Amino acid sequence: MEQRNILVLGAGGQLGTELVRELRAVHGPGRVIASDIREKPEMSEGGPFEQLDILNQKGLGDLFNRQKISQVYLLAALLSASGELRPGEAWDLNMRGLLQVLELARQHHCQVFWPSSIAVFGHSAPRISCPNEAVQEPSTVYGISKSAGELWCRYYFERYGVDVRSVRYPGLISYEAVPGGGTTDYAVEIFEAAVSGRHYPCYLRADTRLPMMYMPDAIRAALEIMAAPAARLSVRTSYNVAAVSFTPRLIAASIQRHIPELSWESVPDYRQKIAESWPGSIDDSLARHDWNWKPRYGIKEITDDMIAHVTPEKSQQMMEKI
Ligand code: AKB
Repeated sequence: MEQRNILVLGAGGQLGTELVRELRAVHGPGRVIASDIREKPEMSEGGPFEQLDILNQKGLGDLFNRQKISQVYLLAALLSASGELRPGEAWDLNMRGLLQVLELARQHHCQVFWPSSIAVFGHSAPRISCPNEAVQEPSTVYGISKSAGELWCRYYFERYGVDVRSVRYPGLISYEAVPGGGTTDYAVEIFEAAVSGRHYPCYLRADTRLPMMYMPDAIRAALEIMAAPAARLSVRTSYNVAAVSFTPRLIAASIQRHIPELSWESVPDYRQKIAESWPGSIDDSLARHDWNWKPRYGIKEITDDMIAHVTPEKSQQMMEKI
């Protein structure tokens, strides 16, 4: 039987970098095509790489025609903080990118993974243990695009049978690639500052609680929902997935168990308002019930692993990319 390939769009970002590595380890390097708007030499060394802007409709169509694709992971997006600085661009990339991929997935019979976010929720949703079906009144362009995107995913599933699967990620913490343009990025930056001995001015208030997740859990969530039997999935918009929930004060204290000299202060900026519009914790019981989702990393495990991997050199390289 002919082997079909897996395509990761937006592969050079925080999630894509590690997802591509994992997919290549599971399926073999030749079967996983990484694609990003920027050239990524480290990715082309490990397997096929295509430099492509997903808004280039013809280029994207040609890629689907050239490669036999069975699964697409669409990760290219502008996140919440950058989206507020460039609203038109965020809407265009996040929505037009998704619609183009859904349409190609329909034509080529591909399964799709598309990440949504806790940003779909706004002030009217419960702040604690926000349920899967809570009212969505997002206050950011990013949140609006994710909320509308969830409905488009369900529409393509119900109308055309496209097998689209989605989870609502909280803030993602990792050391391989820097997050870019999110409101939750402080939770990575504070580790880099701690390890390199720099003072960290945190742009959120010390008591701002947000849901967070460590990258290995985030990768596993994507792979597990994609592998789940279709009949088990009762949600075709997106599933809440939770792991931990903490404030800047709590993560700083956790880091200070390893690096007591960490010096930081709270200097809130426009991102404070975004964070305050999101739930502080989410209820993921539907994901647990439907496809056995269970996180493995708590705040202690995240801190221990980040401290073991973020070196001053790595931190410097990452800061230069920000
Ligand atoms: C962001 O902060 O924009 C993202 C997210 C929560 O989706 N990390």
